[in-house]
Amino acid sequence: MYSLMANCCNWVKRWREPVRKVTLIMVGLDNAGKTATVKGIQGESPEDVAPTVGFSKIDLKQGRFEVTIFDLGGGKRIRGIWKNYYAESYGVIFVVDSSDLDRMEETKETMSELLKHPKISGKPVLVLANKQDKEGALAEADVIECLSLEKLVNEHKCLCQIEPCSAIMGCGKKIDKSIKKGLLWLLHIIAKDFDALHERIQKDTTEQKASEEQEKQERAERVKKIRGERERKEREEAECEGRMLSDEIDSEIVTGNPFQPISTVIAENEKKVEKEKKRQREENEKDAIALNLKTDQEQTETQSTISQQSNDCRLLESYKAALTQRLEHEDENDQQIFESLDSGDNAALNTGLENNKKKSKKLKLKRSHRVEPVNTEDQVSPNPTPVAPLAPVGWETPKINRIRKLEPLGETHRNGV
Ligand code: G3D
Ligand code: MG
Repeated sequence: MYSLMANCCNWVKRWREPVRKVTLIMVGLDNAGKTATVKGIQGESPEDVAPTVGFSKIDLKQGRFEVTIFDLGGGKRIRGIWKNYYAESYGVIFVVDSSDLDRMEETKETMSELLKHPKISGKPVLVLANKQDKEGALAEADVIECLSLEKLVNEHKCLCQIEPCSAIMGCGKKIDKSIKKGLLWLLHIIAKDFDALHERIQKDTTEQKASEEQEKQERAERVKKIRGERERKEREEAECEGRMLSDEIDSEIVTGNPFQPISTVIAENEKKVEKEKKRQREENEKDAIALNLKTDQEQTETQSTISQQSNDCRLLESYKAALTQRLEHEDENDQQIFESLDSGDNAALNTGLENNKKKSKKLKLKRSHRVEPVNTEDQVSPNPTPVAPLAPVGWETPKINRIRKLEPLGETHRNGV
């Protein structure tokens, strides 16, 4: 009856307790298993974890506690950010990879650095000796020894509990019981001394906020100073460019007065346009002259060709006339020969034939006289080439005619013989 009443009193007491917000930090070397542990507590599979960049945060409710856990990255270069979370932290969860003997010394140094920090010293620390499932993992006692844990926690007056565990064994309700036990222990210690802790945390966070604010102001001052310096330099550069522009304007003033009436400016512009037009006209005229000269030359060439053609025509005409005359004489002579043949007068026949020969010689001379002037003209002609082929043609052609004409006569003569 007495114990029943005591339980009822405890229940009423807990029911009347306010909800406590507690912040924890989860630290340790990289690859120790921090994220896997956090995921397991949260109820997510701890196996598929990626390396933490910066930090991740989880919120969970445990009894009358609203717990926020900051899973901080454990890489050497990122460990510097840990101190930003020390002030608001009620307790620490330090995860150790029990199977990684090579990094035990580094782990020890990191833990020492952590515990001696003024904003951590005196706060409860839960050490999770993780990866116990792995072959060769150090047992609880070995980890305590390797890290000189007893010495460290005594030095920095930190209440400490160590739990050998395996973060990948389960999650949520099936999470490794050691992890659950360790977390409950931590919360219990915090709850036991909550007020004192809370007061300290309030004070530390206020200080930290003030220092952060001061740092922020200093940074803003530095930025302002840098910006002012940059703007001053830009202004100076702009002024330099401005001076160059004013120089250009000065040179403009030397060549022309900018304060002229608009009518003068228009008149000057018109003059410029006229000048340009004149220049273009002159250029066009020059082109036209060059074109005319070319046309004249072409015409001269055409005329010379025409005169050459007319010379050729004249030569042909004279040659025709000479040929006709000669044929007429030959006809007369032939007539004489026919007549003498008919009459049987051989003497007359011989005379006729001789006459024919003599006349042919005379005609040749005469023809050469008549042709010569034409040839002289051809020599004067600038292009004598077309005349040259006419001479052989002119002399060859009568021979052909003559043979034609004489052959029937020979045949007739032979027939007669
Ligand atoms: P960290 O957050 O401390 O850097 P992680 O470490 O949680 O990212 O885990 C690092 C690796 O250790 C992960 O493997 C993870 O699965 C593994 N690990 C975490 N806890 C345990 C454990 O208890 N036992 C075993 N065997 N492995 C564990 P990967 O291969 O993903 O790098
Ligand atoms: Mg991680």
